[in-house]
Amino acid sequence: MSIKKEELDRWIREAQMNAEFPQHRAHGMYGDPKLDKINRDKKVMKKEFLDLGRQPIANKFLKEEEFSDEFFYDLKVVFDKDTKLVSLKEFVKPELMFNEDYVYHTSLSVPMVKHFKEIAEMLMKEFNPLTVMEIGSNDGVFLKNWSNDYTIGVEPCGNFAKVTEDMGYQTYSEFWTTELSEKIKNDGHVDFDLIYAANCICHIQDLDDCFSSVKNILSKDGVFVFEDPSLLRMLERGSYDQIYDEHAHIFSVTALDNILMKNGLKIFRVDNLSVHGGSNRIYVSHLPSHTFLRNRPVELTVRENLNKEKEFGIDNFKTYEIFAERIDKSKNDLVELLVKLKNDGKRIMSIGATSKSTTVFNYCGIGAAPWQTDLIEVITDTTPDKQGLVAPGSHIPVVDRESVNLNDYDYVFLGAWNFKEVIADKEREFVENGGQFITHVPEVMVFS
Ligand code: JHZ
Repeated sequence: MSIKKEELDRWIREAQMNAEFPQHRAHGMYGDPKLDKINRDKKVMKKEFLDLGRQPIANKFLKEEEFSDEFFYDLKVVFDKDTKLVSLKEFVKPELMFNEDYVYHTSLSVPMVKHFKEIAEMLMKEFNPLTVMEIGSNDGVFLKNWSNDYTIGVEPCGNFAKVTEDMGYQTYSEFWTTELSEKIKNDGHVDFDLIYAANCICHIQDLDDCFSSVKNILSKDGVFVFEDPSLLRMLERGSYDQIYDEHAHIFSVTALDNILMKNGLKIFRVDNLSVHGGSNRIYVSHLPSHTFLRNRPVELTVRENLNKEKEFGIDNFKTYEIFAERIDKSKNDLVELLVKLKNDGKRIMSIGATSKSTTVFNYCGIGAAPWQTDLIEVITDTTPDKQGLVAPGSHIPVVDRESVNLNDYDYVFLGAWNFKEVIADKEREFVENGGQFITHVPEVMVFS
């Protein structure tokens, strides 16, 4: 989807005005009546448990001349007592996050390329689909494992939709909605045997619309497979940085089971994955009914995951209050450690300009607070589109790894802690020369 610069600027202005002058919200929280309604409806059953402060768009890296227009919102998190879903209290207008300038290229992550090749091979072998659709196809890492004769993509970020179109895959550059599922049908596509989505469904704010539109276009025996960060793993590890604007929800199997069921779909398998700090892959089919007679047996993994979550207290608000206390401590510990090291004359940089580190740096005031501007001097990232810019909110410069001599630094903060082993392996020389890593997951610590 391509969005004109003037239109984006208008949304940012509207959103900023709405944030500053709540009395002007008559036209919707972010100038969008539909989104405003979703935000209003959500509040009925939802209870807030975490406030991660004023945050920018997590993946909007910027130039200095863009500072004055930078968009901020309040990142608060709520628990829905009814469905047990954990979501952001207020959603950010999707077009502010997912547009032509989106920088997260899945294909630049070598471990993820392998991950998507393996899952494509597994799905092909087990389900042998004749038609495939990916929602959130990014730059085609999953799509490229399938023939473009029978595979299509859906990708609202225009830059990536163009990449997969150029690879020969028809790509709808739009957000996934009921209207889009109707449009795809009207264009003559038959229902899909496999609908796949990775790190995308948790970005979709209106889940009822998302799942009912999947149901609308899933073939009778079709499977819908999606993977997203796991709420249980986040709670266990204290990895609060999974929470940022794009992650409208952090999914438990429990909440998904409730919401999918409401929309005529059922979970028949769950895989626990180590990627992205702990994710779940959810396998879904139609609920058996007159139209959809085939009943895929529900496998043991579903019950096991539901039990594990219940034991942890995922359906209990108290669990979230305890988590919030732990996060407050994590913030204090990290700031205390960095300030102490700095006062001792140590130099600290960071590897991985991640969405996650946007949450950490802004929540902890690193970079942004006047007395914390040089705690972390620089971030290196392998993504060319992030290099030469500064990180959202914190305004820490992002540069190519090759332009930094790690031996000039004493400590490396792991912005991409989910790739801890890969980074530690690449940076063996830094450790051999006495360098140390800092992470905040599962708690603030220094290691080498
Ligand atoms: P990584 C993104 O989150 C955004 P992020 C998105 N919303 C989502 O849901 C998740 O992914 C899944 C760099 N790097 O994967 C590359 C190095 O510089 O943790 C990446 O920019 N050196 C879609 O941004 C970043 O770190 C390295 O050696 O939190 C990793 O980003 C390695 C291994 C990575 O996702």
